[in-house]
Amino acid sequence: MLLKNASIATMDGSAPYGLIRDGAVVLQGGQIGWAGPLETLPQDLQDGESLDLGGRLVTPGLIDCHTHVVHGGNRAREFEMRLQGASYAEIARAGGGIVSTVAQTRAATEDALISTALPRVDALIAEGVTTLEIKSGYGLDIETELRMLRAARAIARLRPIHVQTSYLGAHAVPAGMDADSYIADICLPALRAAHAEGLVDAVDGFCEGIAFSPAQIRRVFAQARSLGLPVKLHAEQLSNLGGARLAAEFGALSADHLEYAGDDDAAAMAAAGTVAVILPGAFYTLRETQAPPIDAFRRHGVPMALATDCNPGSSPMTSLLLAMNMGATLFRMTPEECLAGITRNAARALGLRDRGIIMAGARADLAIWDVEHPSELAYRIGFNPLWKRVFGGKL
Ligand code: DI6
Ligand code: FE
Repeated sequence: MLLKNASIATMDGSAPYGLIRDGAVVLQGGQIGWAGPLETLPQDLQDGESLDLGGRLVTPGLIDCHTHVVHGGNRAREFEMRLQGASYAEIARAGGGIVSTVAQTRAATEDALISTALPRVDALIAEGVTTLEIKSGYGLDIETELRMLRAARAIARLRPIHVQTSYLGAHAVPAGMDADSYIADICLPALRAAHAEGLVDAVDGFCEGIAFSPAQIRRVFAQARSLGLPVKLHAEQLSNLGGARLAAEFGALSADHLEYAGDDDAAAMAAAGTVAVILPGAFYTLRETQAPPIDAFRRHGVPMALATDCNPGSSPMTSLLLAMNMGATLFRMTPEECLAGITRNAARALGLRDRGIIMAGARADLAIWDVEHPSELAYRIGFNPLWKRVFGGKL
C-alpha cells in the first residue's frame, strides 16, 4: 500500500520535524517499506494499491509512555470536596486519596478493571495512540498487582494497540504496614510472580517522602536487575531525594515527573541515556508551581518525552494532544519537542527501537492528521484533527 500526497513528519531527528513535503510512505507487511519524497520513490514500488492523502500530515503513531489507565473507581467526589475547601487530611479521613483507589481496585474483578479502562484507552486511540504503557500499583497486594497487569495485557488483545506493562508495586505503602516489610513481603514476591507469568516489561517505583526512599527503591531495582528487567522511576515530583540519580545509576529507561530535579540530575541522566518523561497533567491538576528544568535537559542533551500520567488522583487526563499543549504553554517546550516527546523519545522511554520514527524498517504505526503543519498539534486546545490511524500497517 502506497500513501501519497502527504506531508511527513518523520521525527528522524533532522530539524524541523524531519519534515518531507510531497512525501510518500510504503506500507509492507506491518512495516514501513519506504518513506521519502514521492519524486524519489523507486520504480518497483510505484505500482500496486495507493491512497491519496490530499496533502494531509503523517506522523508516527503516538506513544503514551506513562499511564495508570487500569484502576478501580474514580476520585471525582474528592475533587469536588477539595474545591469546596476540604483539606488533604480531611479527604484522607473520609477515605479519599490513593487508599480509596487501592480499595476500589482490590474490589474490582479483572473484567471490571478491563471494562473501566477501555473507554480511557479508546479516547487515546481516537487521538492516534498506537503504543500505550500501563502500570500496576493500585493493588499493593500480590493478587491485585497481578490482576492489574493481566488486565493491561488483555487490553492489547481487545483493541488494536500495543501495550507495554510496568510493574509499580512500589507506588504507595498500604495501610497498616511499614515500607520495609511491604517491600520484602509483598512488593518483591509480587514482582517475581508477575515476571514468571510474563506480565512485566519494566519495573517502576515512586521515590518520594510520601512513598519510598532511595534505599527502598534500590532493593526493587536490584531485584529487577537480577530478573533482567529494565527500570524507570517516578522521581523528584514533590521534592528532591536523589531519585533521578539513582535511576541513572541503574541505567533506567526513564525518570518521570522531575519538577524538583536539578542540573546534576540532568547531567547524570544524560550520561546514562535516561529519558526525562514530563507529565504536565499532574503539574496542572496539583497546581504545582515548580516547573521541571527543561533548559537543563536541553543543555545536557537529555531526551524529553511527554505523557498523560492518566490516573484517578493527580492526572485524570486521557489526551496526549492536551499534554502537548500543556508541555508547550506551561513548560515552554517547543511544538517540535512536544511531538518528539510523544513519538521518538516516548519509544525510547519504553526501550522500543522499532517505532516513534517514520523510516524503512520501523513498525507501520502512523497517525494521519487534517492539519497543514505539525505545530498545529500542540497549538490547539481540545480539538482533535486525527483523520486516520494506521496500526501495524492496517488502516
Ligand atoms: N505520582 C502521582 O502523581 C500519582 N502517583 C504517582 O506516583 C498519584 C496517584 C494517585 O493519587 O492516585
Ligand atoms: Fe505516574
